[in-house]
Amino acid sequence: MTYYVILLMNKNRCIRHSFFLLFCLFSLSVFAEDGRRLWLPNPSEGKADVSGIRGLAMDELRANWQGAPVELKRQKGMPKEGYRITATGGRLQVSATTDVGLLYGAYHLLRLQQTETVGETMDVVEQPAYELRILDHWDNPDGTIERGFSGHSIFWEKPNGEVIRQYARANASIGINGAVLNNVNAKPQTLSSDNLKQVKWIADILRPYGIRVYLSVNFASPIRLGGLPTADPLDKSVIVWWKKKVDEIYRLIPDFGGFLVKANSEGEPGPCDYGRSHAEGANMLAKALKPHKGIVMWRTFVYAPNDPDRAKQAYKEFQPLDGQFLDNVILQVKNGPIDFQPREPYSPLFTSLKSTPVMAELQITQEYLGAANHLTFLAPMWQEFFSLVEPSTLKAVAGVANVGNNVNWCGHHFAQANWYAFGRLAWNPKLTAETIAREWLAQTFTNDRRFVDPMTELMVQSYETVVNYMMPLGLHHQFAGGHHYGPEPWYTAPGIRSDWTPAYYHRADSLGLGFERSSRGTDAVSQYPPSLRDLYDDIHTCPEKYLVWFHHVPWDYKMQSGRTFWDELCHKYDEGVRGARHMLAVWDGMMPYVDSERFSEVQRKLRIQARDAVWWRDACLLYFQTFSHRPIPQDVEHPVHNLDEMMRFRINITNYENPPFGYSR
Ligand code: GCV
Repeated sequence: MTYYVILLMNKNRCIRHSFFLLFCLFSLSVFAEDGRRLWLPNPSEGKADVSGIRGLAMDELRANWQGAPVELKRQKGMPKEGYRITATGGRLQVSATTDVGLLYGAYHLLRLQQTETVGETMDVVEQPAYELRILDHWDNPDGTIERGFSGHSIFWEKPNGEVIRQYARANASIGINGAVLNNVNAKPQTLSSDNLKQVKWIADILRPYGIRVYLSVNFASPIRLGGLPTADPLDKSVIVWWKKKVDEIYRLIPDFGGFLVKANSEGEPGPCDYGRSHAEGANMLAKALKPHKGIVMWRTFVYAPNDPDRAKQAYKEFQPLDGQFLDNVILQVKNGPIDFQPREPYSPLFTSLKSTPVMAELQITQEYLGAANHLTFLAPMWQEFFSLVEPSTLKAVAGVANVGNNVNWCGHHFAQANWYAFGRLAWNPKLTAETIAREWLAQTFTNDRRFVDPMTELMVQSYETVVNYMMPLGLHHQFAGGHHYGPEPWYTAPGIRSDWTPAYYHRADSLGLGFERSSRGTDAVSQYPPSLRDLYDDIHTCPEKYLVWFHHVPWDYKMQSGRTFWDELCHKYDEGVRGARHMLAVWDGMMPYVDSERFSEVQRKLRIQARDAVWWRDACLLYFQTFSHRPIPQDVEHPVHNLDEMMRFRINITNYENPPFGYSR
């Protein structure tokens, strides 16, 4: 349209206007920062399909490396996917045994450049801690994403090959080498021949970046897709159906990774429907995949009522099966025993499955940590997990992705940091949250220390701040009925299972607060190794961050600070609110260092976060006060709402965007 207008103008004006237009386009392309770029340097041309992985590494360096020429060298005997970067006497070399190692080395070199840490002499040797570093996408065939807060799926509905390529590039830059393309609540149509063609198309785009595809499968597929009368894993026709299906997949995708399975959990079908064990179900699939070197990732996220305490149920179902799984089955265990709560102790399955490969499932998407509205940097939480679960006991790591088709991929500019952190920790679980935050900030925004220093501190503290204003001291599952975003510790509904209500978890009464899981209660502590069991069992030695997870704590119990438990609870909530406000204040001071687009988008979200923190504090304290009958301490900011106001409030859960108070009801 613009061009027609210009052509109708006289020649001089036309030239002037053309220059102006070009200038605008140039400025837009140079200065526009909408978050699309992620932490990466400018995109290469992406000729991966023609030039192979090694060619891709060369393309990336050609397009983005600004130093002396780099030699990419194949070197025998290095760990698969590992690489070495050396710089001596002006000679720079990236060596690796595999092409993908060279690609990872090239990205690492670019990371050093972006973070201004390239040395004149260097000898950097890297290899991943885990062979499998996987993103689990909870994407549905209609393009929606379960617990996704950043738009629709990039794989389903209306996929765009270039977007998928950019996604692959981002993953390769942090070492992620697998993607489960669909929701664990899997539709049987996932395995239809038509759908498999689309999976092949995606696999072809991801392959040059060293990424294999996996699929979540519905255990009842032989019935619902194949028309068989049963999905019993010991039935011959079922075994043959799966074998044929697996063979069909491998004809299309020779490097297909395998299946992820959610079975007999939250209404999904599974082997127990036929009186078979999880091991029998998993092994049947594993046998079909074995000839192709495929694997089964079998989830332990089950909570059948085999015990009155939900925290004990998965252990009770899976621990007795230890040693019964074939060697291409990996049990995929969520980091905590319940369900991705803001803070959980680790799942005791990690330390009790001695003869079965186990992988950790972490959640990158912020289902329980403020969706795409709250800045919550998750690396400190994952570090806490790795500090208790020895990384070498794990076979692999998976993260539930937060990627969608939003312009900035993750809904919140800082949510990108969690995708980044997951990849970096899956590569090296010993990296500190601070290192990762620094790296990410420098690559995504600027190297200016006036920005990186305060923002690193802000990011690292953000997790504790969020825990404080949501569920401090071991509280868990205090979420609203219809969503996992805001507080409703009072929530219940007619006929609802009790373990879907907050009261099941907080157990507030006139004596105190918390779930007695010590030996005097449900004895969940006995699922941990003796040293931790004893630590958690005694209220006086139990870390305070897990206090009400393991104990029903008297309101007047004396805390380490010298305060009563009630006063401490009030202080923690208030600390959370102050922390959220502090984040906003720090960010406001960052205006000179950030482009205006991202500055105002993040500011808007931090304001929502600070308001939500008040919502959490007021709702929880006012509600628990009806049990404690104690005053809120003088030195804590007092609730600015009434409990009945909190109880009437409803948020619009289609986008969680409604400012909580005084705006809409
Ligand atoms: C994919 C929780 C979530 C569900 C999720 C489930 C799971 O219950 O709320 O959305 O389902 O975990 O991990 O299977």
